[in-house]
Amino acid sequence: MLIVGIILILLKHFASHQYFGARYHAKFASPVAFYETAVEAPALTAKEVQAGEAVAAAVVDEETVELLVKFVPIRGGEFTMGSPVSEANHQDDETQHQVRVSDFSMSKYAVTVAEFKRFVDATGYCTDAEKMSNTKNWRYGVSGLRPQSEEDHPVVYVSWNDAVAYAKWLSAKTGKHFRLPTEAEREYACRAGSRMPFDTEENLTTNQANFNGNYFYNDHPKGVYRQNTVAVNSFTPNAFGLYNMHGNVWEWCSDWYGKTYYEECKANGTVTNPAGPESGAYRVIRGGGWDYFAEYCRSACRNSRSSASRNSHVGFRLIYCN
Ligand SMILES: [Ca+2]
Repeated sequence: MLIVGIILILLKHFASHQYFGARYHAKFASPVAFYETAVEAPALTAKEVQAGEAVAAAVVDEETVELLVKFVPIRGGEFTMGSPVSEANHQDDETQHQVRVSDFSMSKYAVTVAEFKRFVDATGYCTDAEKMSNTKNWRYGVSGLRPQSEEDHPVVYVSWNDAVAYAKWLSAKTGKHFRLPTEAEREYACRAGSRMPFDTEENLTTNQANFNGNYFYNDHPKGVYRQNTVAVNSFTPNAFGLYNMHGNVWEWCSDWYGKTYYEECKANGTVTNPAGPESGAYRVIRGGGWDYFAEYCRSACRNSRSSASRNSHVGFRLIYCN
């Protein structure tokens, strides 16, 4: 009975889905009605059981499909990385230089609490914070243990090591090579064609991103300070369809941080797929966070943390290459 029940639930869940054959779909055009009547119906025929088993086998693929639709393909190209000295809050590690990046697909969203939970539930993975018996770990948000309502917020208190472990698990599970973006891929995706400080051009408002609005950009008006993360699909996405590339949480990149790395790249002319210095002390984080000033959300702004560090304003998003 248990098996039949599981099959019924699966049938109910997927009966209207495109993965079903047309014949099957026609038979159970109303999944809810089917479910209600089937509860009292006699045992399923062998054919129906077989169909249910096919659905059960397809669930892994279904999860993969649901995951992959969150990624947008981005056509590579050449761009000017860094910021001009004339840009307000320009820093001396932002030397402009020419970079070429290959095609890649990037997640529209930062990895959520719910997604990270799936990883931990499946693997029993212990994050760096938990290894150190830190009282705050990925189950926590800005103001304590995450309530159910924050499951679609970006996961925080995850280290670079934790982010890489998640990417490896997802790759093994799906057969695709998921990884953190390089700093160059991250800036290319964040700019989405813009050469201005933000993908929103010369200013970023708190109607466009989640940051500490008390510290507005340049001489623009003050905004709000939400003092928390927001759902990963908040605000309008950039021209590439990516959400919260500015603000909400800083996002880990794969590179070691190199303060003079851009100068070295510039000396080599146009560089292709730069991946950062070969070694370092800190990993790059990009994009600014909910408790940071607008200037830190700039497309060119660089920041870094050690590979094991974690806190309430750093999360991550993944890319994959075909
Ligand atoms: Ca972000």
